[in-house]
Formats: sequence, C-alpha cells, structure tokens
Amino acid sequence: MAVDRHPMWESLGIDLERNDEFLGMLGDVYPEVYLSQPNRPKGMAYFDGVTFDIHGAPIQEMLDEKKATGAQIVGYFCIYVPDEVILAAGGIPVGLCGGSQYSFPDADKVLPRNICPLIRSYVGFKVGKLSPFFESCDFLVGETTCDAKKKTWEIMNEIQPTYVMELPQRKGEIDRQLWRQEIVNFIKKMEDASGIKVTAEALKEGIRRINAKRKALNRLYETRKRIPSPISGKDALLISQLAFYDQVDRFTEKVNNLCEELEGRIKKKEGVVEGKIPRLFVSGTPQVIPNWKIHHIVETSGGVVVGEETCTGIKYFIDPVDESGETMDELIDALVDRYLSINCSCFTPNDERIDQVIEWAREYHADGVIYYVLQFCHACNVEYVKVERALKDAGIPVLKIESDYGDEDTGQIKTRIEAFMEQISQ
Ligand code: BJ8
Repeated sequence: MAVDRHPMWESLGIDLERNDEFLGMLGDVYPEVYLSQPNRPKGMAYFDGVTFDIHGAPIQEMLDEKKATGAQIVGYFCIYVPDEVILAAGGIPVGLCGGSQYSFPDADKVLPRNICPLIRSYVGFKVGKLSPFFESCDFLVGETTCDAKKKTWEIMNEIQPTYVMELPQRKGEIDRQLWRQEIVNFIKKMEDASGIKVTAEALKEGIRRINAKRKALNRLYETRKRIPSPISGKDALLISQLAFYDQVDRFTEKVNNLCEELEGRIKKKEGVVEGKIPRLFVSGTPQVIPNWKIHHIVETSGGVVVGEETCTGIKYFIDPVDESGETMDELIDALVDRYLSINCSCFTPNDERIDQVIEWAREYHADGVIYYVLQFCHACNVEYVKVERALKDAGIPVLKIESDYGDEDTGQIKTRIEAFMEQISQ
C-alpha cells in the first residue's frame, strides 16, 4: 500500500493542494510517455518507482539521514558544483533545476517572464512552496554561469540561503587559480555548515562514490552506441535525470544492474526497436525532469535518441576525477582539472565543446543531431552558429529546435523532426 506522504509534506510547509495537483498531472503523463513504450528493459521498474514517488521516498530518505547523522542537505543547479565535496562533509547533494511549466505563475511574482524556462521553473517551485526537495535543503549553491542564473541567486538568497561559487568563463591559468580557490572556499563552507572537518580520506571517498556513479552512467551510455540500441532514449534520459535526486550508491547499483540486462540484450543482438530507424543525438541545453518533449516526439515518430551531449547526459558523467591523490592539495587539484574540463556554453572560447559534439555524434553512430535550445538561453543559442558550421563541415546533418516547456509548439516540432528524419534516412 502506498505510504501517505502528506504529513511529511505538511511538516515541510508544502502547498499540499497544488503539490497533489502537480503530482496528479505527472501521474497522468508518465504512463502515456513511459509505460506505453514497447519492449522496455525489466530494470526500468526501479526508475519508474522512483519517478512515481519523486516527492516521497527520496525526501523521506534524506530527512531520515539528516535526523540520524545531522547531514546538511545541499541543493545545487549546475554540474560544476562538486558533489564530492558535499559528500566528504557528510552532506547530501540534490539537484534542483526545474523542468515543468507548472510553477511559472509563481516565478512570475518575483522575476520577469521572459527568462529561461529552466530558471523560471525552479524559482517557481521555491516561491510556490511546491517542492519538498527545496524545503528540505539547509542551503542552496548557485554559480556564476549564465547572466540569468547569476542574477537569480540574489533573488533566491532573499528566500533561502544561497551560497554562490564564482565560475570563471575562460580556461587559462588565472581562471584555474580562481576555480581552485572557489573549491577551497566551498570546502570551508561545507565544514562550517556541517561542523565536520573535510579530510583527505573523506574527500577521496566522496570522489570514489561519485566516480562509481559516473562509471555506471558511462556504462549505460556505452550500450546506446550499439546498433540496434538496447534501450530507448527516453528511458536513458530518465536515468540521467534521476541521477540528481536518487541516493548515490543505490542509484549506482541499480544502473549497473540495468546495464547487465542491456549487455545481455546486446549479446543476443536484441534492440529496443527492431529494424533500421533513424538514430539521433541531442546536443544543447539540459532536459530536466519532467521535460521529455524532444525524446518523446522523436521516439513516437519512428526514431530513437542514442545520446545526449547535455548536462543531463554525457557532460555529467564523462571524465572521472583522478582518484590517485593522497593529500588534500592533490585531490583538490584533481577536482579542479575534472570540473574545468566540462564545456559549458558560458565559456569563451568553447571550441572543445564543438569538437566533442562531432566526436560523440560519430561515436554514437548518429544519423543526425538535434540541437536543442531552451528559449532565452543566449549562450547556447549563439554557440549554435559555430556548432552548425562544424557539423556541416563534418557532414553531419543538424536540426535546431528552440522551445520552452509548453505544449503549444509540439505539433510544429513533430512536423520538423519527421521531415528531418525522412531527409537523413534517404
Ligand atoms: S554547465 S548548461 S548545468 S550552466 S539553459 S540556466 S545556461 S539560460 S543550465 Fe547549465 Fe551548468 Fe552550463 Fe550545464 Fe542559463 Fe542556459 Fe538556462 Fe542553463
């Protein structure tokens, strides 16, 4: 029997009526988008369960851990924030970006409407008291990436304590020094908040645990390189999205279990869909749960998404942190190196990202790339000029889709994606 989560939500001050309404909507959409897919791997049952109880079990688990150990629950919004440090101070990291338009009216009370939907969504969840993740957090960690996020932290800090890491926008030596100092400062912030001294041993263990998670995700994505892919793009995307919410070690184990099943399918040359179908690779802005729009359109139009270059994809798990260091200095250097190797559009120049898109599109045997831009993400939008040029030079077809979280443009996007798939299938 399902556990009644209302007492827990009430204790967190959640708007119960609207939370029920939001979860009801999710409960209506999920079967249509996910459970209706044919030939799903059995291992997806675990991830379905997490999604169905997304505002329940993961929250209760965090609150129980906090009660037992005094762990700080730390909300973050960008993959540059090193969750290894949060773990090393006995904390619980949780990703808080927003993927739903449900909370837009709440955000509009404190922010202009014409901003990136990802930001508008998470601000709305906070303002409207719609997210038990937010309400469980001791503090938030923002970062100086795009302008919209950077300025939003000032507003967020008026509502919930928000610590900001200064991320450089170039990758020279001076930038490296700045980022190193920012990681040192963040360690101090975690120590002050938790009352726990971060030792080299604890940091090494945090790195080991997050590396294990990244390795499991990498293993999952390796299976998607196969023709035919043993898993749908929607299912793989869901797992990448849940990586920001689920308990680290159990999530790692469940992803590895699923990979065993997928590797078994590969041995039997079994795909999630049989026959030759267009393979698409998605590049661009992150797709936060429950934003499954592009994948759903592709996979209900006869194609399959075989990889995502985004932060809810390869960028999150590629390149583990070097675990060989023994001292704090060595481990911090390893964190600096690894995190500065992420290629966000906020950096200039950012040519490594363009090379990566081409390299990964090839590795994943993609027939074409969908470049997905959330409305008002100027960095990602402008960077497309160079990405498009490079992809065309490499002979890889590309389609740019700019969209937000609404459904109004679904029909138009479907028509464009269908035409694109037809063109690349010839
Ligand atoms: S490393 S992509 S998670 S900043 S989509 S809020 S950039 S306007 S999410 Fe991001 Fe870190 Fe970069 Fe990744 Fe701004 Fe663009 Fe919105 Fe964005």
